[in-house]
Amino acid sequence: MSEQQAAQGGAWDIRPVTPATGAEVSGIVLSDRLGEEEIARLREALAKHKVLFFRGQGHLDDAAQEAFAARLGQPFAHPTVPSKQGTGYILDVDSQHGGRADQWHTDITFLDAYPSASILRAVVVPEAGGDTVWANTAAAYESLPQELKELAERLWAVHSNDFDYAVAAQRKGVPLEQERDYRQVFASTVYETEHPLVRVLPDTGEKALVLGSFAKRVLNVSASASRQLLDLFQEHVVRLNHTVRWRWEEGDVVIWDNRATQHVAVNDYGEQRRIVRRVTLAGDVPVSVEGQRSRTRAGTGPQPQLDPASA
Ligand SMILES: O=C(O)CCC(=O)C(=O)O
Ligand SMILES: [Fe+2]
Repeated sequence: MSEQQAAQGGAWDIRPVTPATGAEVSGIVLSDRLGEEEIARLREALAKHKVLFFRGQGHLDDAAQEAFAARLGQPFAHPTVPSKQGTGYILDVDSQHGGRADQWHTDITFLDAYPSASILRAVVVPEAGGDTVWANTAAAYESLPQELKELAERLWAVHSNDFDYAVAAQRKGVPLEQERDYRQVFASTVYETEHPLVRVLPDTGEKALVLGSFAKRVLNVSASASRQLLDLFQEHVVRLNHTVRWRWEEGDVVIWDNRATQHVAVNDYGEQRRIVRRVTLAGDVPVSVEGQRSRTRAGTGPQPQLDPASA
C-alpha cells in the first residue's frame, strides 16, 4: 500500500455500477478493525452512491457482521421481529421461513426515526435468481418535472406495518399458513407514522422521495386520489434509470443508504433456499422541505387479524 493510499484509508477501489446508483468496493476486508479513515471513506461513498457492493466477505459470521455494523453506526433491532437467536441485531431473512421481501420498500418506514442504513450479507444463494434491486429515491426526486416536485413537497403519507392480506395471497412460494404466522409477528404491534413525501437528507442536503410498500395513504385526499398519487410517485421511483440490480454470490455484503433508496428481492427462485442476514443502523427523524418532522402516532397492540381465506 502506498503512503498516499494509506492516507486515503486503504488500497481499495470504488467503481460505480451505474452512474447514479451503486458502486462496487474491492480490495477491502470488512471488519470491526477498519480504521477511522476507512470508516469515514465508506460513509462518504455510501452518501454518494447510495448502495455499496462487496464481494468475497465470507469471513464474516453473524458476530463479525454485527461488530462491523457497530463501527459504521448504531445497530438497531427490528421493533417487532425478534433477532436471530444468539445475536443482538441480526434479522434472518430465510426463504423457507417467509423471508421473501418481494415488494418495493424502504426498511421500517412505519417508525419515525427509521434506519439510516442496512447491511445485508448473503449466506445461501440460489443457483439462479433471487437478485435484489435498489432504486435511488434522491435521483427519482431529481428527475421529476418541476410541477410534480412541488406537488410531492406538499404531500404527507401514513406509513404502517399493518398487513394487507390481499397482497399475501398472491405471494409466490410462501404457504399461506407460514405467511400468516410471519405477518402476525411482523404486525404484533401496529405502528403508524406520518412522513412527508419528500425529505431533506441530513448529510448531503439532497431531497428524496419517501414511499414504498409501508406507505398506505396520502393525508387529506380521498382514498381514490391517495391510491393514484402513491402509484404515480412510486412508479416513478422504480423506473429502470433509478435502479441497480445485484446478482448475489455467497459471502457478498451490500450496504444501502436506507434514507435514499428502496429495494426489492426478486421472488423468481421457487423452492430454492435463499438466506440473507441484515443489520440495520439507527436513523434520524425525516425533515420535510418546510422543516417539519415526521410524527409517529404511538404503536398500538395487536390488531384483530382477518382470516386470510376470507380477506
Ligand atoms: O432479501 C433481500 O434481498 C432483501 C431483504 C430485505 O428487504 C432486507 O433485508 O431489508
Ligand atoms: Fe428490506
